[in-house]
Amino acid sequence: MHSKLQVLGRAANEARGLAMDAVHKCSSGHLGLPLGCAEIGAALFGHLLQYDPAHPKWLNRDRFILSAGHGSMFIYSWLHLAGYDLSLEEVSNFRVLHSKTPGHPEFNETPGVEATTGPLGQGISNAVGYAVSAKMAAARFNTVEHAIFDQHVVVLAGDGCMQEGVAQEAVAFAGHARLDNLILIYDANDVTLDAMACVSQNEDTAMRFEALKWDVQTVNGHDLVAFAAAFQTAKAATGKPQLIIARTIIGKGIPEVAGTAKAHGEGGAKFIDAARKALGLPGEHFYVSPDTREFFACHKQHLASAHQHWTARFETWRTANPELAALLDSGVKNEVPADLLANIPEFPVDAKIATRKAASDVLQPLAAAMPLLVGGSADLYGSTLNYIAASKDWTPENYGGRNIRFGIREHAMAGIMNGIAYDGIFRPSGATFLVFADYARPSIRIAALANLPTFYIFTHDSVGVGEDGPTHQPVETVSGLRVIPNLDVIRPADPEETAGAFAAAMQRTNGPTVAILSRQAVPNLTFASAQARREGVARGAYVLVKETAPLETILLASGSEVQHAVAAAKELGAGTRVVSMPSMERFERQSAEYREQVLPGSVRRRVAIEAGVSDLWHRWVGLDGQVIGIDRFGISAPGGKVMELLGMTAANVVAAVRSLK
Ligand SMILES: Cc1ncc(C[n+]2csc(CCOP(=O)(O)OP(=O)(O)O)c2C)c(N)n1
Repeated sequence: MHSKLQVLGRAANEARGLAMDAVHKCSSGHLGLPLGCAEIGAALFGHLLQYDPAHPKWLNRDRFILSAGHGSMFIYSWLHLAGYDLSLEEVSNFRVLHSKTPGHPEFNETPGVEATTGPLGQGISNAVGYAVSAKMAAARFNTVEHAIFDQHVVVLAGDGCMQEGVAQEAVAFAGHARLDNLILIYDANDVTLDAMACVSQNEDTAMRFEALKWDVQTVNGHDLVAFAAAFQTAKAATGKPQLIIARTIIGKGIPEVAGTAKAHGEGGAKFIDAARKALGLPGEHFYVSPDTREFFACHKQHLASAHQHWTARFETWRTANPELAALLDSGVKNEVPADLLANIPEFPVDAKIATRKAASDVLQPLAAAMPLLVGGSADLYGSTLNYIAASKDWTPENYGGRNIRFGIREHAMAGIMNGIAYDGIFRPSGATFLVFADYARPSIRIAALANLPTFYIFTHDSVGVGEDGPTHQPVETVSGLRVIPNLDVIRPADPEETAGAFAAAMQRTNGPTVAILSRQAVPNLTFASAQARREGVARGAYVLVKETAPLETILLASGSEVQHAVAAAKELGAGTRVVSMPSMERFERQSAEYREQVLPGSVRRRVAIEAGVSDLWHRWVGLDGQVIGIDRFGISAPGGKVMELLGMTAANVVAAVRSLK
């Protein structure tokens, strides 16, 4: 143990050296955390974590998430030293174009990086999601004979993450859910970016977490032995999530700035020559000693044999449980049944129901066809109607349940969904009122950035909400979501389009989808076959009502306003076409030929109607067209009345068309 301690201490200083050299070379980045947490890194990657650098996706690995993503050189150094496929050259190309070492950690860019982090607090919620996924996986796949899942989720976070609201929501959820497979290491260094942390916080973190039903330990984060002991205690504990408050000195190793806010960023870089010398590092930059190399090569072998041991257990489990194994494989490969729509019965032609209700009906056969689809609601199941009826609540007594009660924690819900999606076994969905999507937006943005197949079910989609008034009536929210790159927003018009929307969302595995659903009933739009409407949604827009004379006018609409476009078309005459456009993003991905077929460029008499801000629709109606939207906040009154008052009528569509040249 003595020599191991010495080697790890030395590796910690060499990791400090790598961070100094990388930050110095690119003249940007954050030195404080990699230096302050160097011993923690050595203990984790050299002794405590269960992982296999040769197989970064090993199913039973401990997941490590660097929530304090600004300290990215911490994870790059340790992944490199541990023997992941991350060369010294990549480390030295920190923040350089096309390197595997981007400014902040990005999922899919670097082997061993489990989450895209940088926006503080997100990583904590992702770790909670990973822990949820691990509990679910254990409940659904472990058998009495074989525990194939028993991994831990470890997250490193600083004051910034701990101050963020999303983290508070997530840790409260974790305490309530008794996620004892979760270890949060708090890099307590008393410093944030601008100043000493005491200028913006004076809470007692230990008491806060104890109140949230966590176990708490406090250790010196530079004491390898003490830290390792605390970590082992945390790993062995049951019943509660585990917080280790690791007291550290930010920027340790550069005395000119250590312990101060100047150490947080690259401020210490100008002192690195003396600092490297004092740490016993040679003149050669990006230096790793033969001893450290040898230690980690040996450790890698040791980890590989633990992995092999597990693989033997896993293979026995596979043989004994072929159906479970096939299900797990399908999850890991993110497979989706090709004929999903065939599972969803058509709605009666005279159905007149809210799309949230249609969605509830659609969800049940989908959930049957996709056993790894799980869902949740932010305390609004009674309204969002997305409860998977064939299952029960996900609780500590039933971690196999498929319905997660997130509580009134929209932001953490979305962050936890990301964690589940990163883990890659289950397909997470989550619901709330559309108007509260903004509470979840930072995590939705990261889902889009990280190509996660998360699915958001947002109901009560317009001023049609009615009596709850303008606070609850979204007007800008749908368009606000549409401008997030790589996010599909689908606002179906009727029950069949809702079926199409859900199937399309499930079939999309390289990015997130939002379904935008109405509170109020809408008619079944039988002007096109159920199949045409379902498939039309997948293409983003389609001709719902075809003109019966030479085409003169195109009406575009989405969701509950499509009915008004249809009614207006009847009045306007045979040369009018109605295009239902539930998803602008999906339509944009169609071939130019298909787009021209639906919206011929030569037809410029166009009017669009949607109960929301008008801006984005101008793109589709062009300079000669008109948009009937709602460019103001709503009104407290019955929904039908508000819709009418704010112009959402067929008569307005007719008038707009007649006003065109
Ligand atoms: C949501 C969010 N707000 C602000 C920032 C900018 N920022 C990056 S690090 C930081 C301070 C973090 O302090 P701490 O976690 O204590 O990190 P340390 O100084 O210990 O490295 C801030 C404000 C951010 N990355 N994310």
